[in-house]
Amino acid sequence: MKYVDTKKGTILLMFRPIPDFVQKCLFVGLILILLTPPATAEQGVQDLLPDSTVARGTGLIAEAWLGQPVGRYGHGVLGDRTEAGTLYARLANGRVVGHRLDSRSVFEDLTVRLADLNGNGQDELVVVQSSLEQGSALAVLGLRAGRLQAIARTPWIGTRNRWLNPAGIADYDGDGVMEIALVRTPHIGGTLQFWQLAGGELIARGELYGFSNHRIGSRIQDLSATLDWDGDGIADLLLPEVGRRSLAVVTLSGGTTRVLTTLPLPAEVKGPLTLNAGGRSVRVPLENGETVSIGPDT
Ligand SMILES: [Ca+2]
Ligand SMILES: [Ca+2]
Ligand SMILES: [Ca+2]
Repeated sequence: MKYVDTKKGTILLMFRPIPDFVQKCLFVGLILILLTPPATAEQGVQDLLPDSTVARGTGLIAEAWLGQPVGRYGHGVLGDRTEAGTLYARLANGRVVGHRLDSRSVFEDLTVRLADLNGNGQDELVVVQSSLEQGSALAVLGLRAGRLQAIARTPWIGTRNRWLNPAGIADYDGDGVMEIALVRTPHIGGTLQFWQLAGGELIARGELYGFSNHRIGSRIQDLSATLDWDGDGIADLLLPEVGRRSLAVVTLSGGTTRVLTTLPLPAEVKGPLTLNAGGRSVRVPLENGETVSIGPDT
């Protein structure tokens, strides 16, 4: 048996009966452990879904993101067939919490949206959840007793591989409570819907057919913008009509969904749409490489 001459001999001598190769592996492993910095209370973004975006908040939830990439759905409308199995949030105190789905659904989305939907001063988390059998729904999660919990969900669309894309979150009818706007099935003739969180449920507030805020296969989901187009003090929604060769301005003011105006475009909307400084106009990148600026005063 070989004698190991080392100043760390107390460790290696413990393994003298073990073959040389295993000894070396254990020694390298020990060095790696010693070189690894200790875990800190402040954890960063971990396990991020490829090509997804981290949302940032200013309340108890500092950051939120989608993670745990999974291949169990295979729909692929967001550019690949990898979706998220877990939603994570990093709290203001640095602690990371997660909400993991079971094998029957995925988060089919590229970002989490943070907004205070019930007016309690803390953000809820809004995300697209898709059932492997029944297609998508809009899900709202919240921080309850220090844990991320599912609060409410719209009904599933009802058919596998049918998706929806959120379009905006604002008080679109002027009642003082936020609504979530989304387009149901934006690839096959989409319906704009407004949903409000009330009494722990998502309640439908209005809908209108004829919109498309996503091109199948694209990673760009922001094909809409929220601004007060008609200056009545209530937020309006600008989004593409079916075919994405025109934009419509939609209002829910007074509780009735209606189109204020439509605007033809020289090419298909590519996105992402962004508000210009001052919030009175919107930058609209088009598929032909042009970018147009659109607003009530332009
Ligand atoms: Ca809230
Ligand atoms: Ca409202
Ligand atoms: Ca308005």
